[in-house]
Amino acid sequence: MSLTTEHRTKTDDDAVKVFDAIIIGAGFAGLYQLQRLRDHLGLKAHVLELADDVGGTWYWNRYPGARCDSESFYYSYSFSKELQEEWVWSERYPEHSEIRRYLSHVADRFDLRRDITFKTWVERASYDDRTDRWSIVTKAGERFEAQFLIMAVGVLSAANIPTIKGLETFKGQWFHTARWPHEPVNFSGKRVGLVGTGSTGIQAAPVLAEQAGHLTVFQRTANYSIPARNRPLTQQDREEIQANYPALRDKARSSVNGHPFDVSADSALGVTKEERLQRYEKAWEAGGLRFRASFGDLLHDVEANETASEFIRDKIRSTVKNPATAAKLTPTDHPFASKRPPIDTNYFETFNRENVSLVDLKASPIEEITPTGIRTGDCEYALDMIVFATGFDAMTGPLLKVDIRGSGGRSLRQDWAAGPHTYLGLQTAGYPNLFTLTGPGSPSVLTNNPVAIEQHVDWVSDCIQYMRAEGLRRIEATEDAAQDWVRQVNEAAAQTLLPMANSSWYLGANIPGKPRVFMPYAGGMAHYAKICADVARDNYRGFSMR
Ligand code: N01
Repeated sequence: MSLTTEHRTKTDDDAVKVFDAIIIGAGFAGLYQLQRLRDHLGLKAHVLELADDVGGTWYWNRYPGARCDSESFYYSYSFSKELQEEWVWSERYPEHSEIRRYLSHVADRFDLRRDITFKTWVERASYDDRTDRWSIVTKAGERFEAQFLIMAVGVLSAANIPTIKGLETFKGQWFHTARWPHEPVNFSGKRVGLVGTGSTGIQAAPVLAEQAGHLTVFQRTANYSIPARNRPLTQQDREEIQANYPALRDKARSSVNGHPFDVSADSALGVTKEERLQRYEKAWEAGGLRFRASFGDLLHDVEANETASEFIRDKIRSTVKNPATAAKLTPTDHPFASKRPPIDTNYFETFNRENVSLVDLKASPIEEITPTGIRTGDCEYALDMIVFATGFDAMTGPLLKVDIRGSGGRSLRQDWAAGPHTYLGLQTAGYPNLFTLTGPGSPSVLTNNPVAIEQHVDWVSDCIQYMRAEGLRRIEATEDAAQDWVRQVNEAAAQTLLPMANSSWYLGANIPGKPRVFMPYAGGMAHYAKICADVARDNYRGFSMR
């Protein structure tokens, strides 16, 4: 595996660099946070970023087929009308490179790069109770100090590279999709193994199949997937989007998932079978995540969900020509959308190609990687290249990569050993002046992320502005408020089918040894934003400030 970005290894300057706020991460969240604090509040704010450019998760995820599965015109910032008007999206779902161009444009347009230090890996951050300030130390030994530390490290940014016996002996090339090289990778004529069939593997498989000599897909859990129906945006689309932008943005903000479309209020069981099928068919043809919105109870009622799950299973069986392959590809062990649903372009069709085969790891797990391929319980598959689309140590992973020490030297790694517990996903008791953007306990990954990001950045910025106006130095979530919030997060999840997927990364179940805790807040984006606004209006109820 090759990494394009090496972090700096030499100390450039031994002096402590002092700021009002340090932000870690230069993706969607970090860039907007910098713009708000610097340009609106006049703070001395600075971003530290591992990569050598902006982009966050989109800097790293350059694998074949990588594109967003929210639609471009609303997977974008809403904070600047001018930015919204000038940027022209080319496709319904933007490719990774287009999102990077967009974020690069944002960085230039708002002159953000001058306050970002790239190629910098933050190793440790510790809070000093005497000064009410954070000390931050990088791998290169650079030292920073700030009153506020804002973690904009992303939720799906810590790559899960599985520890499989023998990987180091493999003589071919191997890659993880979330650490993709910047140089083109040539798959032509090669025997390629793809491990993982989540959103990433499902996007990558059809593109790899077109290039590879032979593609072997190693599947552990069969997945539901909806056609994306990607297409170029026309001039007419763009004019309609621009004319409707204010309403679109309002709708996204007042929705359950941050998407600008309605979730039907109807029950899937309250209509005739014919009407139900017609609706699913229409949503299938339209493509994308709004299939999930066909009925209001798909995520709440097992029987209602089963109608959607069975509709998709029928689609798989009618698409995949080989019945044995179709059976392996048909998910039966979890309800549709209890894991994050992928959307695809010709995923199931790919298994009709002569040069593609499927290996069912449930029937015969991977035993080891050999110098020449992957060996499962029943056979060895000869491979020239392996692509791991094995996902992420989601939500907590990126936060805990930094050794964070709070009040009295307490360790976040230890405090979260049994799972994260935050107040509103924004703060953790014992860690004053530390904010986690889209952190565990917030709607975050259950939403169209830019909506969740803007809500968090605005809330944090308003909070800091309030503290400055009131002459306050320290804000900390109380233990009681955090405990009560964890209870609410669990209750919200229990009202859905989301905890039913055994291998879901929402639960941390994809990472061996990770505590099994449902991490995001499933009570809905709009409801959550209202709670946050009420907390602020109520003099920051649940936080102690001084
Ligand atoms: O990761 P995943 P992902 N041996 O965890 C398998 C977002 N995203 O990168 O299900 C063998 O979903 C694992 O099997 P199982 C989106 O939110 C967004 O695909 O654990 N297999 C699974 O099949 C998404 O949900 C876009 O049994 C192993 C796969 O690897 C999230 O990122 C695009 C294994 C991992 O699936 C994560 O998606 C792509 C092992 N040791 C992703 N370990 C957008 O367009 C894991 N697996 C915005």
